[in-house]
Amino acid sequence: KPKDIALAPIQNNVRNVLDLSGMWKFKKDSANIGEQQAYYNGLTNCRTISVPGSWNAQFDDMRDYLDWVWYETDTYIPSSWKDQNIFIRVNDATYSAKIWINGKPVGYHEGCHVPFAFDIANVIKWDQSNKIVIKVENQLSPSRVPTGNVKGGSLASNPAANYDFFPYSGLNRSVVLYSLPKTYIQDITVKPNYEGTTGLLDVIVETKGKATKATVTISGQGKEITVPVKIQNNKGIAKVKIPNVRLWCPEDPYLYMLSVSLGEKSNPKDIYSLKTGVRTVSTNAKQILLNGKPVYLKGFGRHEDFPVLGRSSSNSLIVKDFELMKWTGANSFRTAHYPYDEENYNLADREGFMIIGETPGVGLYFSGDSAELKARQTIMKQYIEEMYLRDKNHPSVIMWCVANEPNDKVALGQMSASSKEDKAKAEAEFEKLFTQIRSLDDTRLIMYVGVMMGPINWFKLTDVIAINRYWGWYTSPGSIEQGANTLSKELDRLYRKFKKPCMVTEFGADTYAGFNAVTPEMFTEEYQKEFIKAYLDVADSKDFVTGMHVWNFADFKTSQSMIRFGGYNLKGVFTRDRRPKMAAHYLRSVWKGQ
Ligand code: GCB
Repeated sequence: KPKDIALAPIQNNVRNVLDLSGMWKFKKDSANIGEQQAYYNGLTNCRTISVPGSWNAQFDDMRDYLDWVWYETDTYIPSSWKDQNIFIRVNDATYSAKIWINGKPVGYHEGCHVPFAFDIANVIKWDQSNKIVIKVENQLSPSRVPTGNVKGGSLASNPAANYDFFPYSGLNRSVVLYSLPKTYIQDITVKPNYEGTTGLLDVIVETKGKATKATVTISGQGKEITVPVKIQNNKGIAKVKIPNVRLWCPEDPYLYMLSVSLGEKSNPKDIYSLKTGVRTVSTNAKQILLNGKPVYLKGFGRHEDFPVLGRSSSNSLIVKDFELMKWTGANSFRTAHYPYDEENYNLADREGFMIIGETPGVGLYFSGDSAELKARQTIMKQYIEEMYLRDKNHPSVIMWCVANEPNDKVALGQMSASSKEDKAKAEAEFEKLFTQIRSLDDTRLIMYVGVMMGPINWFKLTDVIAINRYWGWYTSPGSIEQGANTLSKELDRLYRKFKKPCMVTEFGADTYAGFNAVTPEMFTEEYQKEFIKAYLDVADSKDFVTGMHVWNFADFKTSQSMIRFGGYNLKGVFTRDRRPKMAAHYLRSVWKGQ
């Protein structure tokens, strides 16, 4: 039931959280015999792994291993949780996970970088330790998203992912147990707006169990506004008016505290609080507008990637990355190519960063084997719902990105384009994702990121035209001037055709830190700097360009391939260990004027 992931577990008087982060038991099961041999009753002959963490980054002998593994931990559960709803929440199991508690199966989930939760109240043992066992694998397949092992896929790499970032696997994020009262708030959706100086919030409250009323309280600017809500059929809406509203924006990321209590306010059955901001996002023909005023997106496509941590994150790293982004003068980033650890969004809300929230839809194509396409569409539908549920209340998220570089053909290399009929079918399939996300959210912009030489027509679906471009790198290598020229002409063409604001969501050059040349040459710091400068100059000459995101914030690990020196994508303006290259200093000079 995806709805159960909507509200992040919190600790208060009526809710509890038990974080299971720590050292877990771990065992490889390459022959997939674990279920026959009842590994779910307990692992023997195992090693120790950190959860959260990626197994490929912790064990060198398992760097490229993507098949089955087993995790185990044991925990007491406080007896004060008795007679409550009890859930397990896994914040990221890449790619599939099956869970047993005390030897009993509790659930199965497919999909990476989105949380899932299962009700486990009836398998718990009180006053003794509980055994939690999770089986995970991350096999690459054309039926999965992101895609892998694609016949005729564009990237010849090992492992054979159909994208360049390394397929880090396992319990990349934390696993927690949490308790909720019998009658509880299952979901809260905040839809912000304003008129004149009055903030207008629609707060939609969804509940489980028997409740007839709730109270929504908004506090901020030293005031408290309370609105009673009638709950009917487990749903109610509060229309909140905030006089003299302080709007959320990067210069003043003001947050209000929203609190919902269920039942009598003096003796609530459940309470949930979250921070939220009031802001609107829209476009005119040339710009993105935040609260009706043009904003220019300066920033990066990022990745969750760090030595030893793999795809798992740490709060120190998140803080560090935000500090470095601020140092360059960036005001935004895209969660390329999957939803990130939730602390990124909390911090962005507080620090005033604007986020383009992206699904795990990368390496997608809308042609080929129809059973595989159907499977990809099913998981994409799930991703859109799960991402929306998890991230929808963050004012920092101003746009949803449905997919990165989706294509109507299998591979870039296959330029002999599919038939007209195939193209139309592919477009109709792709459009379904847009329809879904638009039906969920009418408070944000919706876009996707277009690939070089990809289908142009699909831009009619988007609010903002976003393109990833490497003219002067993958094409006309070594000629920045030619690359910038091509970009300039292409942007003009796109704007003429669609009359929508445009942004370049990726542009950059692989750069080996400390590699220099008097006359810029590919892979040197000078070339990266000049490449970025040329692209920014093109953008500056066009009033319909509404943002520029450099690829990438930092160098990151990839599968091995001919175009990835040392197994890294080196387009970071910071190295993988976060030291600035010349381009980072250059960006600071332009974006910050320092
Ligand atoms: C792209 C992809 C990104 C790659 C990048 C590159 O277009 O979206 O995932 O890392 O190109 O450097 O080739």
